[in-house]
Amino acid sequence: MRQNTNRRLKAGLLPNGRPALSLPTSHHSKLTTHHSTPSARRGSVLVAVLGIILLLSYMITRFMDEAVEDLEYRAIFNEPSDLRSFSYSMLEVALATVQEVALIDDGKLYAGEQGWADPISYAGINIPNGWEVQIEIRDEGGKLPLNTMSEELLNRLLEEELDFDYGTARELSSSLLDWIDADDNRRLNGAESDEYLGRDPAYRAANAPLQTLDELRLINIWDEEFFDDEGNPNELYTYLSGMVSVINTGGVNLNAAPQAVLETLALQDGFQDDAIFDGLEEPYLKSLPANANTQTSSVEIGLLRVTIRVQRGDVPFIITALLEPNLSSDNTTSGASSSTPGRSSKEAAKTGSIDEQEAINYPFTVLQLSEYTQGEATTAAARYSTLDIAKESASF
Ligand SMILES: [Ca+2]
Repeated sequence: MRQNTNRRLKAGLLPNGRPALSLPTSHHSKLTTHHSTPSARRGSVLVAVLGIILLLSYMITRFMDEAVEDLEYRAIFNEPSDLRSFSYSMLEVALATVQEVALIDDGKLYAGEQGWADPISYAGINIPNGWEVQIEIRDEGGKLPLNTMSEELLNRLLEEELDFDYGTARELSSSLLDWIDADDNRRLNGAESDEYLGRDPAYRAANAPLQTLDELRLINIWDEEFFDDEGNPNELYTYLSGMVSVINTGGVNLNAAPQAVLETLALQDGFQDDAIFDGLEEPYLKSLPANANTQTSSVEIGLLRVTIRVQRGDVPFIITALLEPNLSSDNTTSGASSSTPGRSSKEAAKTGSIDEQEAINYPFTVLQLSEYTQGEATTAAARYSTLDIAKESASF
């Protein structure tokens, strides 16, 4: 077939049998034929070249995109150790700043306005050229402790802030408390393993504190109220996550509490949540409002989350640490000599044993430490809005 076509072309015929070039029938048409053919060819060559250029540039762009992605991916694993050690140095700088500033206030930590919120400026750290360093120190104690709060306070939160009716609020609180408590005795409106073993797939109640807030999706009634049909968190869950924490187990620092948390506590204790930040010497509380319950409320930081983000080029290196400050002046005076750098009593190399760690008398207990992850989203403390309103009204 191909040979046949070739032969026909040689003979000046197209495969369909027509002549490849129409024979000139007049002088006029001869001229037209001679002029149009080379320019049409040049045009089609140009289009072809442009097409090739377009194709090449597309391929090069794709190749570069893939190469960059590949490099970024490799960079995560081949991160130079200096970036990592620099990040940990920055964590030390942040903690040293917090401790030094807090010691001015007798080791008490209230809020960032004490002067420790910006450790890089405070410590005068020189950032290497082309590097970007961010340090965020956040109070994790501003939310209600979901694992340890009283049933009464939980019901109040569910009814007053989340608008559940009396019955649903009790079902929710009983189911959660059954999930957390160690026994398998079902409360009146609760649920224990016998309920969950009947599900597909079957599972048992944790009978232990929640590890993450996400665990609520496994609990009776919570799975319906805070998650959609596909098990994804709904808007109410987002609202709840701004008010409760599974990490905090102590009192709520009123200085970091969002409005809804402040309202719930104020309702419980009978103090005026909208007036507690009025007329203060500093923009934060140093003592509790008169009626506030000392078990559920506090004005000091019990949990700190420090996030260090060091970036060189496109790839960031992130470490985040959850810490419990132990800055009380007793601690620091008794351990002053051993905690001062460079004044070790023994010259022997340290191996990091428990005894040696305790001897350092580190002013923070590290509860969690991870690389590449950040904490959950934060909710703005209520006092900021109060302060903004105060500022605005003062300017009028
Ligand atoms: Ca239980």
